[in-house]
Amino acid sequence: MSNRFGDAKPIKIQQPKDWAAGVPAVVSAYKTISAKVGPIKGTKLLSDLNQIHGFDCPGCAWPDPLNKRSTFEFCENGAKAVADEATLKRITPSFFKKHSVESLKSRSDKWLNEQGRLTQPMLLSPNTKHYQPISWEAAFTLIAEQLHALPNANYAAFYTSGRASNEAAFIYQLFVRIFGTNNLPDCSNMCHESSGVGLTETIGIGKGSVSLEDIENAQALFIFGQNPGSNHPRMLSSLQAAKRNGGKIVSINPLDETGLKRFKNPQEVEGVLGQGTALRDLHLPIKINGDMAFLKGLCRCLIERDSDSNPVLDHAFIDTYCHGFDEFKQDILATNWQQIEHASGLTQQQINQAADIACESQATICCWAMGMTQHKDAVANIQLMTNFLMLQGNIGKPGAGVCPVRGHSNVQGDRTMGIWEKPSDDLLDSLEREFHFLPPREHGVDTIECIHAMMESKVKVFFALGGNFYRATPDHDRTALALSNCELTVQVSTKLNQSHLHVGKSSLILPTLGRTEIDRQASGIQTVTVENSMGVVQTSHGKIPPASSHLKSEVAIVAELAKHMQPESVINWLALRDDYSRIREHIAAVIPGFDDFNRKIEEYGEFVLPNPVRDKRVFNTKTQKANFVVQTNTHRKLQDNQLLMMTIRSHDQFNTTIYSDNDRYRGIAGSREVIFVNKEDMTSLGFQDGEYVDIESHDPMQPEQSRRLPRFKLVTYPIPKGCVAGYYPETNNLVSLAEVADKSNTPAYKSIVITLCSSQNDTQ
Ligand SMILES: Nc1nc2c(c(=O)[nH]1)N[C@H]1C(S)=C(S)[C@@H](COP(=O)(O)OP(=O)(O)OC[C@H]3O[C@@H](n4cnc5c(=O)[nH]c(N)nc54)[C@H](O)[C@@H]3O)O[C@H]1N2
Ligand SMILES: Nc1nc2c(c(=O)[nH]1)N[C@H]1C(S)=C(S)[C@@H](COP(=O)(O)OP(=O)(O)OC[C@H]3O[C@@H](n4cnc5c(=O)[nH]c(N)nc54)[C@H](O)[C@@H]3O)O[C@H]1N2
Ligand code: SF4
Ligand SMILES: [Mo]
Repeated sequence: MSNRFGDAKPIKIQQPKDWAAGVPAVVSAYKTISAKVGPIKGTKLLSDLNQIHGFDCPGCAWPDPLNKRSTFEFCENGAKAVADEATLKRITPSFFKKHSVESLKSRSDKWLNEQGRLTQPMLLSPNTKHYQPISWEAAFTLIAEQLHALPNANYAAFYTSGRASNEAAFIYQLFVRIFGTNNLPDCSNMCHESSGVGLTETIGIGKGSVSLEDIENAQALFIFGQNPGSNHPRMLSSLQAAKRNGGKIVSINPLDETGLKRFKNPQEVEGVLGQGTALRDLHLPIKINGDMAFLKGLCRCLIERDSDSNPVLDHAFIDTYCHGFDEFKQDILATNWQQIEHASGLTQQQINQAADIACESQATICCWAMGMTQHKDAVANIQLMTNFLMLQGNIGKPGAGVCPVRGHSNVQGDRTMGIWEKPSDDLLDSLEREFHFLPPREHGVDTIECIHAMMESKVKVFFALGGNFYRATPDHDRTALALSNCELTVQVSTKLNQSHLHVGKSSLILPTLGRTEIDRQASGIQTVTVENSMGVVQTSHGKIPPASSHLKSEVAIVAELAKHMQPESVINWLALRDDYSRIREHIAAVIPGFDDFNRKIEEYGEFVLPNPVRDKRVFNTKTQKANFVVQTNTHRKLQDNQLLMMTIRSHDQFNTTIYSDNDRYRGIAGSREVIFVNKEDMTSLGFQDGEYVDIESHDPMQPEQSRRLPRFKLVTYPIPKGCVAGYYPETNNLVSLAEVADKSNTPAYKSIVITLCSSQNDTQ
């Protein structure tokens, strides 16, 4: 067996694929949904996916076409996310009677998820081995007692994962702030926090500035550190449209990801029978964390090529809208090509090729995801990318702008609703006005600070609205210790995961409705809303009966807990639960851009939020201009035998939820415990393809913290020298809690210094 849990098949390794989607994607989608949900119910569900009167895909945050939908508005991985939630399998109390928490710890993420939907509230009491059923009433009473017993509200933390609807997120943050804390860490802290921080400083808004139409009309698209073929598959259709409109695509990525090579659109005859569409015009195999150097080189090319006879820069834009250009220019011209080539792993010629594409384009977009945001200098990455666009005036005009491609389906909306440990004064003032209470002003803990606070006994109750905190965070060993230090941990979840096993002295599992399910409350069937990656708010209507009659919606769970906590509150929590349109009325009064919220969604089903950067070239920064920022390069020196590791997603997972052990596009089947290594590195380090190795990580700030993951299989792969890749979350224990991005505190999941050692347990 090829993994440590003994539940994987023998490993098969083939060449990476040359094209994505096509017939195999359709077959895989229908096979998965038929197996998990049944062919008839499954096909019906898919026909409602991403439709105006259907439900929003729980998969990712890629947008749907505005005001128009085709019959098939989903991809293979959307279908898998739906199948995973709508599965017919159930976990009942007898499951927990049979399996102790300790025995479940020896199961893989895949096995835990395969057991099906959680159906009843369960309690793990102190010093017991098994979860036991508990009534909702008793569960709320227990949480309320524990929260009331804390010395103050900052001893509790309230995590959110990005699937919570706007309505759930809004009343959750309201409840937490009335309770008295801003301790609202979220998955965004581990995801696009660096984008939010970087963009806010440069252009005055923490979100992107483009629409789907812009992507299709861009003349050049620079795609940094993103694997859309697996993680945002419908982006490939938009890239195809851009190509057909004459746009050029540059992929900046240590890996030549299959999805960016060639796309066979399964909705076209050409995509089924033909060659498909070639996507990227240029692939730059950058070294891990080499983007700052590359961007400096790229900016240098543009600045040097600019002259009166050959204008490359948009001086009118720079003069009117920007601040700090002269210092920026000076810094860029002072960079030296040797350093740039060394740090990026790219040649001056390759960077000039990218500059050619930028110079030919009148409308350029930068898209990016986790390859840019999960490094020590991630915020600098984002700012340099934005500054590169500003040089040519590519912000706030059609077909141009910044496009951070979000992960979870409503992670952007949750932030808009106020899920943030560092709320703005404007938000708190509005809450105070609308709800007549004094919101806490002191900033709360983010995800990493929350783990430290738990370790220091400064957070004693941990409540999670979704997600898999234990497994998604760095350093599993320490995170488990931190969680075990809590008096109570509570998980509001749809599926079983390891965060139900690595818990506090008492632990509650509160099962909840997913996006696919009908949400019926006193006033009738409820609608919820979400915001996609491009600032479009849309409705979602669950379609199938709940997995169990015991499930409560996230809104109901928060409202009923709030009622238990704050029985005298002036807020009628239960009225909000009974009719979500009342929550939307409050959102309209508190959150900018949501005026007339209920009417807009009733009339149109969706609407676009205002975006001052895109709409009016208004930059709400400290200087009231778009800022150029000088970045100091902090390129890290590795010792001879050390390598830099990035942790990546496979094609068959959604974050910590593992659907299978296969990664079709990269040619891996049967195991996730593999490590991708450059052929020359393999030879020079004295290893052979297929050999098993242990991976040891080194934290330069805390050398005594080195740790080892045993028995990963070496796979020779086209990856730049000095770089290796492994899968998330299997490799998370190698990530140090101390290695985080400057300013955003995002874990450096893609810059882990490691060494490979012969496996002490080398069996085939
Ligand atoms: N099916 C599916 N869809 C998903 C998810 C999922 O797990 N499964 N997760 C969702 C979530 S929450 C998110 S945040 C997104 C994540 O979407 P992605 O960011 O596409 O996911 P990752 O696998 O983390 O891929 C990061 C990419 O960055 C590259 N990379 C790594 N380091 C560097 C670097 O230093 N520089 C550059 N230029 N590139 C680098 C890697 O080779 C890889 O191609 O996807 C969302 N959608
Ligand atoms: N090494 C490494 N670590 C990473 C990353 C990486 O690239 N590398 N990426 C980071 C990123 S970008 C992110 S976003 C985080 C993700 O961190 P999280 O968001 O915490 O993790 P997920 O795996 O998305 O959470 C899955 C669980 O959410 C629950 N769930 C699913 N749907 C619902 C729902 O509708 N409601 C509720 N209440 N629960 C639901 C299910 O129980 C499921 O087991 O991980 C981060 N960790
Ligand atoms: S691209 Fe993302 S949101 Fe769209 S169907 Fe696929 S997984 Fe769902
Ligand atoms: Mo994410």
